[in-house]
Amino acid sequence: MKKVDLREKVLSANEKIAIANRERFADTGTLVLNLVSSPGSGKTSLVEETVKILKDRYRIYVVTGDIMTENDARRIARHGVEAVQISTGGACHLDAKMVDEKLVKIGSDYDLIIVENVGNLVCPASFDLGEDLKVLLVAVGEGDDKPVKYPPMVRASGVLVINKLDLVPYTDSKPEAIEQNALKINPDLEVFSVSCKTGQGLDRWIEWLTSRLKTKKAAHPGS
Ligand SMILES: Nc1nc2c(ncn2[C@@H]2O[C@H](COP(=O)(O)OP(=O)(O)O)[C@@H](O)[C@H]2O)c(=O)[nH]1
Ligand SMILES: [Mg+2]
Ligand SMILES: [Zn+2]
Repeated sequence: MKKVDLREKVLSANEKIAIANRERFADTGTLVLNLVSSPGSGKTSLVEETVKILKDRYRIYVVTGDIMTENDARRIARHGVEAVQISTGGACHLDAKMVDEKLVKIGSDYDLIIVENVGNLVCPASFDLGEDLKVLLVAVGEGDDKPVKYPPMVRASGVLVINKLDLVPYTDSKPEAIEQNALKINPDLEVFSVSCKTGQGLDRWIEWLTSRLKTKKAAHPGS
């Protein structure tokens, strides 16, 4: 009699690759973040500020996704961190296979892999890449109701970073409103308020990230 693997049947092709990616990252104790936001909220800026502070202490690899251009990878590589661009050629999200193809060449023996997704609050929510966490960025001034307009993304995320705090005096935007709107949908979110321009709030973000890096590594002492 032929055995039918039900689990096999219900998993999409993307989910299978995401699971394989996640297992590989677990083996190497690599923390993987998937950064998602609207275009222009500051994903590349947050990656730049983060790698500037952590690059001497951790092995970091950055994968950036965009429909066109290699600009973001270039911006990150100038800080002396390895960065590779995935130009999706039109696709509005990254999928697990695209990430896998980039990592096959380099292996995953890094402490931290940051994936900057394509700027889009819709479909990246439903494409697992094998990451530990989705980090959702919302910037001051892009509409405090952004989280309630895109609930699946808020639910799929583990962290909310409210960026561009320096713009508060010039807009009617209220970071507390962004936070409350997001927590209504996902009360488990870890929330950080920062300005990638002035550096405000980045210390708390870095402290949290460092602690996550330690926890992940501790769970995989072999690597
Ligand atoms: N005023 C201000 N501008 C920012 C901040 N973070 C990013 N930006 C600017 O916002 C624009 C988009 O940022 P970018 O990092 O490219 O966003 P991405 O499209 O999400 O990767 C750029 O002009 C950045 O310089 C911030 O904290 N404050
Ligand atoms: Mg970018
Ligand atoms: Zn898409």
